[in-house]
Amino acid sequence: LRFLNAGESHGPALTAIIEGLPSNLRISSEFINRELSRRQSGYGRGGRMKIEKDRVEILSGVRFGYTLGSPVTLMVRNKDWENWTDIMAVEGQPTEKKEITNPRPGHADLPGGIKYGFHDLRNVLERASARETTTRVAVGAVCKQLLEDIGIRIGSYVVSIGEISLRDRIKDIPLEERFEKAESSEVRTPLPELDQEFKELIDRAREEGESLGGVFEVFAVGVPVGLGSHVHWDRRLDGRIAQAMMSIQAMKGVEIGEGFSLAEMYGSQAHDEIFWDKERGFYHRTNRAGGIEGGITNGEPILVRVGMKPIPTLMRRKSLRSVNIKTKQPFDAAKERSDVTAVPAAAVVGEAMLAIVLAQAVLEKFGNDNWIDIKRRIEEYRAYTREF
Ligand code: EPS
Repeated sequence: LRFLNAGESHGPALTAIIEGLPSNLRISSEFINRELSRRQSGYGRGGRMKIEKDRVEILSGVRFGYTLGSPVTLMVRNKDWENWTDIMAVEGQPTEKKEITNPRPGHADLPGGIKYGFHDLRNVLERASARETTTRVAVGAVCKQLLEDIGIRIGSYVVSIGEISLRDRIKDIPLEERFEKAESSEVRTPLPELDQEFKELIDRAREEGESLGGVFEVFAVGVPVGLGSHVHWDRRLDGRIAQAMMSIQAMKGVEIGEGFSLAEMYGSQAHDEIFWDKERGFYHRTNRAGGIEGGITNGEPILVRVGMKPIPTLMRRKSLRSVNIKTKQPFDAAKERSDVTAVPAAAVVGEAMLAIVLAQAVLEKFGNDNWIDIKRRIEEYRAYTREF
């Protein structure tokens, strides 16, 4: 299973082609659209989200609601495109005065411009933009439908935004309950009763022209033992998940399970002891490993924690020093339209990335032609792991 996506932030549309999906898998556009709108929500988004109402169009690979085993093409149109037809035209000449020559600190603008030889930095930012995550979420929604059909459920929630962290306060809430509660929170935290505190923080940041980062967690439950492998570095599932998360725009840190805090423990405190009973087979009572040992799933929930830096686009009143690429004169990097924070949206993108990696790992292990056969094999395998 692999996918490619394409599209510029202010171009006509975003597209993705998924290759390697088995046949006979039920796909619903409504499910995909629900995921797309989850990504668009969250307090702290800017003006662009008022313009877009992301809806998927499935252009190939699905007939009467089921996959054909052929490539699936997904498309989401950019509503904002109609305001950019001149600036983003495929042919003709650019208007000189519309060139972007002020690189933002923390953004792909400058290294991307140097690397690709552009003196109009729009050529970089159009593709570097997190608008691209729209199709990742659409692809992830297809993968989620595959996973849900075999009892693997994925969820996420925000743990902190800026200086406010709920990490210690949510410890005793079970994973799936954290997720359920986050679904009704405007900032996607498991404690919606504290939304007001976060909203005030975000409002303050907006007034000051600031932006805010944060931390979210993504989990998967119902995962069978044995996805990923210890036998080669690029088949280790923890490594693949970390890469997938880190590839999301603005992510700067990834931990699996207890992550960095394991580094401070003795071995006897860190590892999850092994138990067995007739019903469940082997199991653990703790999950500090985050569901992965030796690069292989161990049957416990997969838990990933991801740290996002503040968005590099700052608004008028707060700016960072930078240098114009043409005049070489210093200027203050600031803009008018951006998000104050997108941590709640990033959590939804994290779910999609985890879904994609897990769907890949499932199909690697169980084959990828006909979903009906694959499902049967998975059921047999689950029985085998219980009896092992
Ligand atoms: C983004 C800048 C903003 C965000 C955008 C990501 O867009 P604009 O430049 O059009 O105001 O709203 O996010 C999305 C459009 C989205 O769908 O998430 C950036 O520069 O990364």
